[in-house]
Amino acid sequence: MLAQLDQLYADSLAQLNQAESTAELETWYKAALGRKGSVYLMTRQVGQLSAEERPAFGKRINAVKQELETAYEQRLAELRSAELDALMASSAIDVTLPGRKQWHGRLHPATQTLREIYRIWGDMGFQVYRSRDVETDEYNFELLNIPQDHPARDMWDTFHTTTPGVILRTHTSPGQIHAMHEYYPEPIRVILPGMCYRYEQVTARAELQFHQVEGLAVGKNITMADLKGTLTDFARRMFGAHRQVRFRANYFPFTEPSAEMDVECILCNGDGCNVCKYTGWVEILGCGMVHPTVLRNGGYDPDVYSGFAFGMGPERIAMLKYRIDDIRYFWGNDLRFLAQF
Ligand code: FA5
Repeated sequence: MLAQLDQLYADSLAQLNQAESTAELETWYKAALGRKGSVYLMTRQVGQLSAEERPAFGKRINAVKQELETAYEQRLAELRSAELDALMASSAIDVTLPGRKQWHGRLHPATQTLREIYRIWGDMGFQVYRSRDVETDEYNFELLNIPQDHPARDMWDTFHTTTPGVILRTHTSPGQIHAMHEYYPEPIRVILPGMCYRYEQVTARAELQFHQVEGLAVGKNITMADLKGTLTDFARRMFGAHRQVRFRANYFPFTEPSAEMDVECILCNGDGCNVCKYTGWVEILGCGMVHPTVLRNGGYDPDVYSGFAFGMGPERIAMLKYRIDDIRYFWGNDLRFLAQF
């Protein structure tokens, strides 16, 4: 039996060396070392041996298995390398050619600015609260103290849908009411980012669709001083620690008193240029103390609670930061513009 085993080993080794490809080698492996291969079948014959012969046979067959496995691994490595060489020679790969340029995607400048705004407000304890782009007239206007036929509606030229009373939001302010309904009676510190839509003349400074970031703080004893301090801090974190700001009285139906905040023009440092229309100041947001009617519509008692709100335009902020002179670049999908950010 040991002689038979030696013969099997010699034959298997000879066949292994005749394999000319990895496919032939796999066939050999199955036939010799596979689950029903010749070595396995030989192992089963151990039962025919006497108890004295078995240890020597067992030892030898294990050695045969081991040696054939090693020979197989060696031959496999040789054949693989030969096949790879043949493939390289047959396919015309010119390894000296320069590689293909990898194109990297990047964030849109509006997204970059939004993320910067979220970060700053996040550091000041404000959470992001999202609300819908398609709104009702009730939330976009009426609950914000702008009833039907109120002359202030002219400030927001509206896109109407075919469903009466359903419109595209003209500003992010309706989110104030949604947030108040959800948070009542807890204090609120949120920013409400989102796309707004206005049916207005497109110019270098005004688009049909643009982002706004609304802010809302509601609680007890919130004053105009909190509004001014918080917004001044935001402007300095956004535009630089020494940047001057100023507040001008203004009118919004949903805040009282209302104001607009200007930042010292960062292009001319306040000296006057065409971007700031030679005033030295650029308006970046509208703001005010939440009107008692709006607080009440949100469920908060204006005798107990007060709050401030603001709404800013990230594209206008990006224009100022990156010296972009026309808002139409933002949604023009011109890669020459987008690739600069
Ligand atoms: C508003 O929309 C008020 N809802 C803001 C507000 C919120 C005031 C809370 C008080 C309290 P206004 O129409 O001024 O206000 O728009 C606010 C900002 O949105 C502007 O300062 C500007 O940055 C941006 N914006 C307005 N219209 C356009 C437009 N057509 N294209 C690009 N940005 C615009």
